[in-house]
Amino acid sequence: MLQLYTWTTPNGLKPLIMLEELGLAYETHWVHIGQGAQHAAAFLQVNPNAKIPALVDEGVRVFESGAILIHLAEKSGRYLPESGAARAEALGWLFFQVGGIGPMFGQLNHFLRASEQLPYAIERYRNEVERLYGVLEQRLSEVPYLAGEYGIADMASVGWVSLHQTFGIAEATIPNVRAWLERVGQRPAVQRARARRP
Ligand SMILES: N[C@@H](CCC(=O)N[C@@H](CS)C(=O)NCC(=O)O)C(=O)O
Repeated sequence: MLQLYTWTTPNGLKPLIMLEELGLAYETHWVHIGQGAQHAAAFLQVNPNAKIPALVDEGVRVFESGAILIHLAEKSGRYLPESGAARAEALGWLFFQVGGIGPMFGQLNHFLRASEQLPYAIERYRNEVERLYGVLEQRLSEVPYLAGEYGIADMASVGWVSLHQTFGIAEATIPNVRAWLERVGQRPAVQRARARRP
């Protein structure tokens, strides 16, 4: 059976959504990152970078959320076009999430919560987060889902993007992002994934 190592964070949500969408049997190992469980020797065998999520599929380890989503998409033949322009677009939006949204939103979240307030850092990451919301808003004014059809880029993005209030993004500036959040959030698999708890 698939072994998923995850936690209740936006990155941890991604493979939970995909596994629930696919209806695959999987066992969940909750890695309590607040208590440092990601540094345990056994977990480092699964992800040498000491971060969740990670997956083991019949002895094959897969770490990094984007790699996990691609692995499961290729295994199932679902949620990622097989070739051509549609696949290129889907991978573009997936990597936009893992290389852009994830790190930048994560940094803003960190500096907003830090005990020492660093205005320069907050301004730098807030500007970038606002810019990224602008890119999403433009894209989602053209298509219902990031890659056109619902797929792994949406699953990767919904966790962080739903935190727009935390980041102080004015709601009126992102009507299409909000409509997309509503569309994705209504999916039963997304609701099941969000309800998963240790
Ligand atoms: N690029 C990684 C990022 C994973 C990541 O940042 N995971 C966080 C939780 S959301 C984590 O494990 N943090 C624990 C730590 O940094 O010690 C991915 O997409 O899988």
